[in-house]
Amino acid sequence: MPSESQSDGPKIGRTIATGGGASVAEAEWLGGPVLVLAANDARAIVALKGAHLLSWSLPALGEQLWLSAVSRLDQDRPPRGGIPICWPWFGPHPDDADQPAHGFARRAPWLLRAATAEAGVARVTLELDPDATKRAQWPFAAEAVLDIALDAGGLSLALTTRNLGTADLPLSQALHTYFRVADIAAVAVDGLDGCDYVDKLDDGRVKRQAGDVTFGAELDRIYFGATASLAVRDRIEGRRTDIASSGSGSAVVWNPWIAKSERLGDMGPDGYRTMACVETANAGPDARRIPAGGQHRLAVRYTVQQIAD
Ligand code: TA6
Repeated sequence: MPSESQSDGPKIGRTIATGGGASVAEAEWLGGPVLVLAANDARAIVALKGAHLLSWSLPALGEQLWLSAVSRLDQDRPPRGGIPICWPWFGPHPDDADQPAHGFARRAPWLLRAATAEAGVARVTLELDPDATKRAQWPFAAEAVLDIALDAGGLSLALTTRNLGTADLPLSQALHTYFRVADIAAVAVDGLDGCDYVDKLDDGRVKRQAGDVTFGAELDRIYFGATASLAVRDRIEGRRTDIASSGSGSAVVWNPWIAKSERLGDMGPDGYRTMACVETANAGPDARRIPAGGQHRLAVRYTVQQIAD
């Protein structure tokens, strides 16, 4: 259930691009600056802090992403929900426990580099503030650019990392998407049957998935191998969200369930019941090394179909 401030919606300001049934506008929401992308009757809201996509709604089908009722942009920790950007490492820092989980990019300012609206597509390009990598005392030089494109049929994101240094760049990352679902007990993730995964709740043991992924307790897995075409199937909503990725050989599936939700403290009451994370990633065995001067593009496109059960 969105909080009062969320149900107020963003306070729209200056339109910065418009045309062809699409637009991009500046706005304020949850205590910070955001951009509102519209394409026909689809809408997306992305915060400049963390390049954090907070909302994606479709006509008739409504809001597609889960965002906790306590999410704010004017507090230290990133909003719980939407699509946090985990970069330049996924999970805990490989060897420094003092570093923030999931990297520093989701806590840092991003700069708007371009905004276009034409032929039914609203598109923004955001760049991680170059000073952020220095402030993080990260011993590498890299550029991170996120492209977001919204059209009536779907939502696309592409995160491109360019190694500006002279040594190889170790990179693990994820588009950490929280999908809104009617009830986690009636949700399945299709496309992972036969796929190996790292079970983060069982000392990282590698196991093999049999059938669709369903949820009945805390689940935290890094699937690796054939993860380029997945789907979240919500039986109660009668909806299938297709997830088509590129530049990714791993997908993280997560639900904190009850005890972990209480430890996290910002899931809201029973929040775990109405969310499922399926994250397009380069994580676990799929972590990458980008050679000096090289680049890597992690991309995903979400489309939604109504389905009979
Ligand atoms: O992607 C799953 C995960 O790595 C879980 O282990 C849990 O930590 C989740 O991310 C959320 O992490 P956060 O740092 O946003 O609380």
